[in-house]
Amino acid sequence: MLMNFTHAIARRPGEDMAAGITTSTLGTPDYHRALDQFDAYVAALNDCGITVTVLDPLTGHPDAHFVEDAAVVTPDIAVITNPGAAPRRGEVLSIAEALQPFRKTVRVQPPGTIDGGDVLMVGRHFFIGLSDRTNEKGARQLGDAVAEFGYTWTPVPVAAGLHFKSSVNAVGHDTLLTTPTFADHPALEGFHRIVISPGEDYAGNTLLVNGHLIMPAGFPHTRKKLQALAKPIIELDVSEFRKMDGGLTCLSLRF
Ligand code: CIR
Repeated sequence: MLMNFTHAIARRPGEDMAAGITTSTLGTPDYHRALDQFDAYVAALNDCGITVTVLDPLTGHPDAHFVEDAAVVTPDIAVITNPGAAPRRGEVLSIAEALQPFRKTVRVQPPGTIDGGDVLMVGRHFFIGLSDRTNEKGARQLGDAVAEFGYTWTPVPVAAGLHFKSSVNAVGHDTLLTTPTFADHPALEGFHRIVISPGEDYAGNTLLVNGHLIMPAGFPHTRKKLQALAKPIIELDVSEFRKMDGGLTCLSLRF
């Protein structure tokens, strides 16, 4: 079973968003366009039946609107991360405070590092990407924390993309959308796989929310494949966040 979400936490981007970390060569984000895209994103979550708490920009933390990296929220517990990129570590306190009314929280401790973008929960199972941001010690701390509540987990080396969820996401209770890089990965065995069409890797960051698929705009071939799932599809333009290596999943914490 997949979680039905009632709440989400998101954070409005700050004017300094272009100072965040990026490997993209797509150019500098336009702040006002980003705000419009953010508002459309929150509206889409609302349309999926979610109440969204929108936090203010966090001064001095230009990546802080990518809230997903600062925590992993399960029905039982919220695990506050220790982000792999040192400049992002100051984001976690504010997210821990925002989650306090909703969940008991525990924290990943150094030298463990982990970004929420590497963590995909599918039913009672977690895939945890081992990436430049998430190390084995961080993955194990998260795995141990959720194992207490009966979840299983597997580590997956991330050889492409910033995070595991840059490439693989759940689009059904037993179905994953994956870039070709991960399509035959042994960790994904046992799940149906929809493989993204050539040249459309960014569509891997598609978000399943309460039976709706929210996907980035502009990936017609992958959209066509997803239509076979007979779920409503909402396309959103997230071009300004893509310029900072972000996308749809990282702009909110859903629970
Ligand atoms: C970073 O490099 O940390 C941010 N500029 C982008 C983080 C995107 N997070 C995500 O996809 N989970």
